[in-house]
Amino acid sequence: MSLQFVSQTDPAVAGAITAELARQRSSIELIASENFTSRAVMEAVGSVLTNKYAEGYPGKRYYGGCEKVDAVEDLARDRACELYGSAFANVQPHSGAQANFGAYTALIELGDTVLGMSLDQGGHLTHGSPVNFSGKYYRFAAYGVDSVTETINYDEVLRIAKEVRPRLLVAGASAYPRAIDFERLANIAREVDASFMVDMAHIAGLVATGAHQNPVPFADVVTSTSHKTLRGPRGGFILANDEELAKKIDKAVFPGAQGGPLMHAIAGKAVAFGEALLPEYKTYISHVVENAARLGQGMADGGLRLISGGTDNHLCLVDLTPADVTGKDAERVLEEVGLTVNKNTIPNEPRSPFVTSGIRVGSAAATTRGLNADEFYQVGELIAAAVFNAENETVLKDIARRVNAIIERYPLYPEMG
Ligand code: DSN
Repeated sequence: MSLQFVSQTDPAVAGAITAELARQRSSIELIASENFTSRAVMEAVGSVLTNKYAEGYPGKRYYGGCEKVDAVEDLARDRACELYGSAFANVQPHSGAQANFGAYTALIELGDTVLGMSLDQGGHLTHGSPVNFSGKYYRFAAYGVDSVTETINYDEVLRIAKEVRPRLLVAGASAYPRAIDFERLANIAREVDASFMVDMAHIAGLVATGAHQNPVPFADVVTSTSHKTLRGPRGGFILANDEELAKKIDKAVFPGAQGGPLMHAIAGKAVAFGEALLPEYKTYISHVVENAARLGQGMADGGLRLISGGTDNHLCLVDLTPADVTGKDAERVLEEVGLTVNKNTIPNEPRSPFVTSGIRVGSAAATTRGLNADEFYQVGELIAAAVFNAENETVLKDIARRVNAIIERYPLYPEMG
């Protein structure tokens, strides 16, 4: 990788970056929240925009010299609105957690009751976990998945909502392989007189292309990250349709929670939104969805159990109980053979979140790399073979060789040298 300047001034950092590129190249990336951005996104993020302070919003900044970055932020906001059909966008949140912080601040008061999906059933840390600001600042109640279908039981969500009377209903998940019916959840929120927020971070790319129902027409506020299926730079953004609410969101993000926006990251978001508006991106997402299904089929045919029996989106949640191995051990064994996944709790998890009985696997990054549906099926079979043979070095070596044969067909960032 050509690190012309940092390799001379700071070999320690340059060495770590080069080693990370080698790591990304030498394994099949299956972490469901990761992806490989385009070089265009990287160029924008690595640009001179990192030098600029621009507290405020386009046309209303606290610093001079903001005309050029105003144009960048306007591009990002306009493209986000076009992509998702929303009236307003705030592209300044540094992350998905910051986006959720901004949304909660705009929608509710400290101490209000909120209903969200619990982390151990597929939700997210910022949807009420007691170790997160969300669980500390608000009174969160939780819904999960049905113990039989392992999918959201909307009647049960309504029952809990009637019982706890939340001011806000939160939808969205980090480890939920099925489509979410946002319209139905919006109706539940309306029935109990709650606001409705959707965190679409994982499925943002699917929503952008129509591969998943768009929450924007149904939710008061939609939050997201830009770096998962959407394939942009690391960061967050918030969408809304109501002008007064949009003003509150802007205030909640700056000056409410953040100082200077990361204009280089906002430029990267603008580039990524632009890419996602292209027909090629729609084709990419259709492959992501097809590949996740084939990956799941390969694992199921190899003897593993898919939570909820399959997937509608970019990820599978896998119950490792048939292989009698923990998520922690599976993550380590799979890394040894060149398959990067993360351990994950499964519904009604008997083990601690540091050990778990499951893994989460996604197709977004490896689809960007170029793997096709048949190769995803093979990867699924290899995952199953590895976890069923976690103690068998001979089998693991053979799996590593087969993983490597797939990797070699798809050089990652070949122009980086
Ligand atoms: N850490 C992200 C994920 O892996 O889903 C969520 O923030």
